[in-house]
Amino acid sequence: DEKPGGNVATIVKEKPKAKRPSLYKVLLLNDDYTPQEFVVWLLEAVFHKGHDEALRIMLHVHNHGVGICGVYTYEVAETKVAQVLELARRNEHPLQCTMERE
Ligand code: TYC
Repeated sequence: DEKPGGNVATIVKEKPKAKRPSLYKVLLLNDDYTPQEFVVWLLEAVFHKGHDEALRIMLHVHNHGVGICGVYTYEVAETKVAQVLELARRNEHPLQCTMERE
């Protein structure tokens, strides 16, 4: 007497789970006051971008309002955001930075 959902053997998955960590985009926001050269320097210093790539990202943010600096695991992304905000604060720039799950 097999009714739906009854007496059906469960296949046990024995493969150990190796869950991939969620990834987070670190986003830079445009503003009217932070100098372009400071943003380029910060992209080189915090995100290890080469000068041309740093310039490209800065101009993208400047022209579109927001841009991706990199994609990282949660704790790395959190640390990058904190470093950006601290550098901006210390240099008295209003630069904003946030993270968003991919
Ligand atoms: N818009 C700024 C300016 O013209 C430059 C800038 C670029 C600021 C990117 C912030 O995330 C930013 N001085």
